[in-house]
Amino acid sequence: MPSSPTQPLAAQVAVLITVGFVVLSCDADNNYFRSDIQSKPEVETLHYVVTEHVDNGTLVADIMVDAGLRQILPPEVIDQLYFRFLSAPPVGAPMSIDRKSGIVRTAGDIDREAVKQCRYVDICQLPVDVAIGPASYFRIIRVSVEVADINDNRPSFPQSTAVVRVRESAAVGSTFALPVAEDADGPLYGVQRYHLTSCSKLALSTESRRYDSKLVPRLLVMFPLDRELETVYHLRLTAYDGGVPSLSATIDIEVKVLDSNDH
Ligand SMILES: [Ca+2]
Ligand SMILES: [Ca+2]
Ligand SMILES: [Ca+2]
Repeated sequence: MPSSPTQPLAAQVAVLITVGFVVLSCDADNNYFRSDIQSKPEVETLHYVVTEHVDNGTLVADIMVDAGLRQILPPEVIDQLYFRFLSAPPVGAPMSIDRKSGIVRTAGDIDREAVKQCRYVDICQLPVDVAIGPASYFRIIRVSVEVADINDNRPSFPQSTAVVRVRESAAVGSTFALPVAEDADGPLYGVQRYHLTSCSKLALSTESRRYDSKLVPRLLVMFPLDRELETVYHLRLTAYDGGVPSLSATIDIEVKVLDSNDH
């Protein structure tokens, strides 16, 4: 296990090994891995969690230890091993692996919002499989690194004011589009709710957008409008995200009541 209570950098990294069985056999040439690969190419998957924006160089994984290689291989074989990523970690999640020790560390700023694979998903798991050489001991260790979100982005509206036009003949129960706030964080720390200042005739209604499940606010007509009494309503819409405390953004909404005969 790479994390330890005595290592402050590792305190922000949790390690979860969910599948961890290794079946090895030794052939006449002492090729410990070959016979295993032939029968079980994916021996195990190591799972890790790293929180975005941890310090550069934070310990993520110790492949040598977590895969139990020292327990199953003699020292002279261990000395020959070297490690490399099968493919480069994705943009936004820079990591490096020490060729001899198999230790994986962050190699720059981990930014969940900059990782394409993290968009719109609750849990962002990145495959960073590791190949072990030389060829005579070749083996692939399946490695999955979850990038945990923090609430480092606040909601924002595309502008500070908006005008919504509603005909006075609008039926009770009809709804009208309101501006949608954006929040770059994942679903947990994205926009969770909206609030609209109270108004006798109009209220807030929210629905879930289909393709990304984001909340969409709409203006709901609660009672018949009468342009003779009120031609404009000044409201304020606030979007709150899921952080504790939550971050918010506001936009001023001007609702203009149009004459039903206007065209
Ligand atoms: Ca971020
Ligand atoms: Ca947020
Ligand atoms: Ca974030």
